[in-house]
Amino acid sequence: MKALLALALLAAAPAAPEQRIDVALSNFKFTPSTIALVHGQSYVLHLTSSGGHSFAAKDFFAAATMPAADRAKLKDGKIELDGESAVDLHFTAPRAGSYPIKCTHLLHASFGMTGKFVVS
Ligand SMILES: [Cu+2]
Repeated sequence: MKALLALALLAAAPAAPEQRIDVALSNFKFTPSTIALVHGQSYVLHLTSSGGHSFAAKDFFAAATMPAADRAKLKDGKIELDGESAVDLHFTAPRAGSYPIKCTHLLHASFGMTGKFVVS
């Protein structure tokens, strides 16, 4: 009886639904380049690339809460997208602030392939 009551309470707890964010990587930009987030909210970041690019946001990913399986997709705060590809990253937005994003491929950032997460 007590267990059933606990289950009922869990079921009634408001679950914050995960929000999806789509970001496209192309020559030489992130679309959108500014990603607005709310602290504590859960997201799935859906990245699609039309060519070879990377999505590097070291400070952001260091501060965000992520499932181990998704953190394992990162190397030094960066994920590589080779050719036409897509990847999902789940995370909970960290403390408020602005966190830079860039593509680390040679000259791509200087051509404008930069962006930022803005957490409020
Ligand atoms: Cu690039």
